[in-house]
Amino acid sequence: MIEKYCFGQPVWTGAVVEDAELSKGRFPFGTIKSEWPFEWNYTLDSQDIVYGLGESMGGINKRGRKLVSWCSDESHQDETKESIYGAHNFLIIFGKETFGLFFDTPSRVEFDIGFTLANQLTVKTSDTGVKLYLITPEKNSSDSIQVNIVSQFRKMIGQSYIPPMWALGFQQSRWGYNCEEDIRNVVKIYKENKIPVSAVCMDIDYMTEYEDFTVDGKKFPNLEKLSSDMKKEGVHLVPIIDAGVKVKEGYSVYEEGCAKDYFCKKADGKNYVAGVWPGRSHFPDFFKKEVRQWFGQKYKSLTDAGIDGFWNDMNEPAMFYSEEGLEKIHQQLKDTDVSNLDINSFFKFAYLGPTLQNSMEDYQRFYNVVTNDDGSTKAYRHDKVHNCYGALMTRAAGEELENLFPDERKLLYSRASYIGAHRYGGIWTGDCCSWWSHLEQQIKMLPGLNMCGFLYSGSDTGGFGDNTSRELLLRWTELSIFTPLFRNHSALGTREQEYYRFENISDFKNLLDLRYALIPYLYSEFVKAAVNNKMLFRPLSFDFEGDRMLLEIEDQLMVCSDLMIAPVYKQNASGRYVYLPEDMTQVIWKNSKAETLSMSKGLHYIQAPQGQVSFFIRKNHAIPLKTISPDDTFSALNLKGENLQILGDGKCSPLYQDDGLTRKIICS
Ligand code: MIG
Repeated sequence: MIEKYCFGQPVWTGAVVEDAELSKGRFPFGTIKSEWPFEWNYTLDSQDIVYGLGESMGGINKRGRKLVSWCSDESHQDETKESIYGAHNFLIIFGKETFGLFFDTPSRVEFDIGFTLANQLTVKTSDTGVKLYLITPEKNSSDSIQVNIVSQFRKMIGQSYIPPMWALGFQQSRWGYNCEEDIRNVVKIYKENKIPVSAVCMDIDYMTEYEDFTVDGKKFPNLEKLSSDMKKEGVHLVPIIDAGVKVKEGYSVYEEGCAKDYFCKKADGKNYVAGVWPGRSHFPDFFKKEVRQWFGQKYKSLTDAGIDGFWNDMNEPAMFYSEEGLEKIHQQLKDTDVSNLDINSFFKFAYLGPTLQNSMEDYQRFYNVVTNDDGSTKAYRHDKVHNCYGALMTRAAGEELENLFPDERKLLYSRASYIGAHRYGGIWTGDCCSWWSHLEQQIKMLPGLNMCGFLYSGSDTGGFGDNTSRELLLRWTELSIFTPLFRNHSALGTREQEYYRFENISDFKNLLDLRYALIPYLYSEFVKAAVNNKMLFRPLSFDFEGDRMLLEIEDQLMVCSDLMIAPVYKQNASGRYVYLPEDMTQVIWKNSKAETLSMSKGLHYIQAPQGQVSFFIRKNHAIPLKTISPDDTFSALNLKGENLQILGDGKCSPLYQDDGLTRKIICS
């Protein structure tokens, strides 16, 4: 059952599609310390587990942390970070009392989950109102309590985005593919190595001076031809779109946006200016419906050239500096007496530069115009509604791509997000680094993302920042072959990490072959999970009741309806401990073929040399694998399920199949 409680004057977010009844009673759990600004306290039992919060740092159990929902351009995702790109205010308290909570507000929310005091959970929002949804488990559900709470929540926030089937193929990306030749080369070398690839992403380098919806004709003289040549190879091009619009006379997006008053404004009525990639930029006010329509229609300039996938970036929105901020720092620099800097004055001076980026002062300099549920329109200072900005950019693109192509799904994923955006696109988890700890972090983030509806998600395989190693890339790929969004992406200036840059490429081919063999199954499972509000990635405790040990396993996941994975995330490991919650079939995949082994419930040490990967099939379950001929080049591979090999000791559930593009889904 879901009940709604309102505190203060809530602001529209667009998260909920099937609203719940407003409860007349008092909120039954914990203490509402203050209604406005909102603060709620709850005393945790010593054994309680706190799940959720979507894209956020930390373990699957969020207890012991302070996390803050504040969409942040955070390229240093170290353990101490409280905020990254998403704001996903949904959590489940599981234990003595079990219930789910969704704090629906576009402003900053602080979750102190036993950080300040070990048994105190405190949730504070800033001074906008909040709608608080309480989700209690339904009786008679055949699912576990946790799965039941998630399904009720997901039904309320609406069906998750379903990408075209090709988007389950492998995507190669790098910030720095600078011209048409670079892209053709990537595809050519993959093909020579018989490694399948379904998409190549185009980062900011393809645009003219980083202007959205332009293509630099010197580097990409004929995008239409390039895109159609690539499609013949089975490869889709996926260009990036940034949130900021360059201020430049003669640039049509800028001129139209100014003429129609579509950009965010300051209190004095002037368009707000901040520096991003293109230099001085304006920011479309995506809170306005007409702005979403306008910006979303702009994607047509690229779909006209045969493009059918996009990624939206910098939409927290990220800002390098504002003019006011620059001015202030100039003054501070001038005012600093540098003749004898001591400990205090030196550090103040040295850190002046970094304070320019993504600063709270800047987020307080401009306004967004929001139409609330009662139809009234009001300008809110941006920091009060910050967390929905990126989500509404995704919505703009998602809605208009649907208007432009009512019969055909397009690929779309975004960096910043709020719950609600999961209906329009997927997300990638942003600028992680080529660190082993970040591989581990990605495993732990997946269930939270799925709880909040983001089924089409995944990480920059191999790590985005810093230099990857062959071993890290290989282990990361062993995880990513199970995530719907599977993309190898890296930052400008780091070690190149296309698979063919490394020795023993056959180890990578082995994994890619498994991914393509799994696609008919993954696609079917994806569609069913979206339609039925289920998760693709679950902690073991969502499927199995058990003792404390089972509840504490955070480095194994249940995947789809039939599988369990236990990724290797430690350097120099040749195996790892795996706990089987029931008898299972171990699948050992090597030389692009499957071997199976019956395993009994309990703890096992599993061999995991580089060059083979294991996963597990539940007792009395089975999955279909498409038979892969290792000589198939990717252009010959089709993603549909023919020549299926059945693995496992049960019966496969029927595969959902369609043309992989139609928007009409007929699936139960
Ligand atoms: O300030 O477009 O997260 O994937 O390669 C960096 C360049 C901007 C951040 C994205 C990353 C992308 C990069 N972008």
